[in-house]
Amino acid sequence: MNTTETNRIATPFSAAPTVVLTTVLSLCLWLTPTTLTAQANTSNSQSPVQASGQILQDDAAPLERTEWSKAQKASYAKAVAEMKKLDSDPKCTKEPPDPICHTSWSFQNSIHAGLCQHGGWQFLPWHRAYLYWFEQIIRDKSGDPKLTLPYWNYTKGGDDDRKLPAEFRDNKSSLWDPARRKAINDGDPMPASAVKFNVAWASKDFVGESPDHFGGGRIRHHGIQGGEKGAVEVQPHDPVHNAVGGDMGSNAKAANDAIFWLHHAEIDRLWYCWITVQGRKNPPNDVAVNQPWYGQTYTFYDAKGAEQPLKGDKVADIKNLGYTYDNCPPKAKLPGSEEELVQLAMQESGEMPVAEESPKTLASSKGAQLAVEPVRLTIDLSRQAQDDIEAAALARNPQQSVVLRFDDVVADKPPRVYYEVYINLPETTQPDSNSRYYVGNLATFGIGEASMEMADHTMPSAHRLIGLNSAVRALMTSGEWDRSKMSVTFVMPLKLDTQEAADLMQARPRFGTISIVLTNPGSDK
Ligand SMILES: [Cu+2]
Repeated sequence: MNTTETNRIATPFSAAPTVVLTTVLSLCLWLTPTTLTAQANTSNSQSPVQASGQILQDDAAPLERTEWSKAQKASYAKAVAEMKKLDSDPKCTKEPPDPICHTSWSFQNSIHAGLCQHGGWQFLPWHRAYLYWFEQIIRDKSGDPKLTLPYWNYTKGGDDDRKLPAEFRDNKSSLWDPARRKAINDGDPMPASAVKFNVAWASKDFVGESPDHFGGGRIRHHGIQGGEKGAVEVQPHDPVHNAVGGDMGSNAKAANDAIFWLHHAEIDRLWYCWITVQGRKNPPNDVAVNQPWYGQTYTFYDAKGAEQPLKGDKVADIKNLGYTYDNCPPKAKLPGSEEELVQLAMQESGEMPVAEESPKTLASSKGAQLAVEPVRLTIDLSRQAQDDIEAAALARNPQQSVVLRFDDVVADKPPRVYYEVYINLPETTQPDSNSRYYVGNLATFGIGEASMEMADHTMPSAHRLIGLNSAVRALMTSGEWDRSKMSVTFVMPLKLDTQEAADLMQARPRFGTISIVLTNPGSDK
């Protein structure tokens, strides 16, 4: 095994050398419901991917992933039932378990629980590779050679599109999960704010942090909570996890819910569509700069339970993986929007600049604890801060953003909710995520879980960013921009039952500092 190319973090319980396996286990085992003794078998694979990660099926027409309503529903439900059966199969309860147990429901979940590829540019490629092998497994288990992984098309726009599909709410189905938020299992739609993806859709390039970047920052360290989340991870990924709640509300259990896989297919589709419809680009395949992604090997298990490597540079384009999507959201075209300005700047410069500077803090205030009821706090603005915010918002410099930054975001356990964030919301006005006061969400997915980079499994704090440019402009236009202070209101939009509300109070989500920050402060020079 080529140890220089393989990222060990992507190999949970492989036939890796003992020393490596020990390292991974020490980081992840505490989260993991199932542990398989290493029994990888790479010799009898039926997979289209060779051990080198080369894809073989270049002539075959790609298989199309469709939204759930058009999906092979019975085949998916059958595959999930078969995977769940394996959990209690003697093959998998004996010691050591059979390699086929790598395809069991709980083992597939344990991969997600242990590997924690969130908060950085590995988020999208890692999950794409994870889904790719899961799709091979469900195709095999269903006995349906045409089965593809469906996506949950919650970004389509209607209230019904945000309801958990009926088959997942049927308590006799293999797709049922009793742990979900009751309102979701009762058929309530997720709030509209949970699925807003306009910020991600308009983001300019891949590598870097939300709101301006789609995919996430280069990984310096990663963990469940830390790192620089890209715009699509911030929204809709995290709030949808929080809105469904239950297993989906924590990294450790998310993949236990059969809707997890359809949720991530939707995120994967948005990535594909951001490139094909919005005309954006993945990072250049420059090994020197992008080695941590393209040069890395993601290792999962095929339909036989055999370990399979997949190279990052293959994962970047779904053509290499033999599937496609039947549909994409329409291209964003809003006159005078950030989107248009970005296009303009890209045309003028030929390409977006990559160099980024440290952000400049314009104003800040002590944080707050969030709860079930709305919480409001106020940030005082100095004269300098007022000038900087207004200049940046009005300058419409596409390389610069005024953002709200939350630092030391923590909780005592996963809060399983998200908050809508409003600025200068009048006290008598009902919060509405379609209003000009709404700026984005503060999701808690991953918060309150110990992070794998901390050897002692303590819970490091996280930071989160929300872009303010267009909201500040809109408030200046409507005459509601207050030069001396900015109020920030947090509204929890989910319907909680008594137990869920009590759990949230116990989780005590909170942040230490809130600031208004200017990204790329020197780029107007
Ligand atoms: Cu996820």
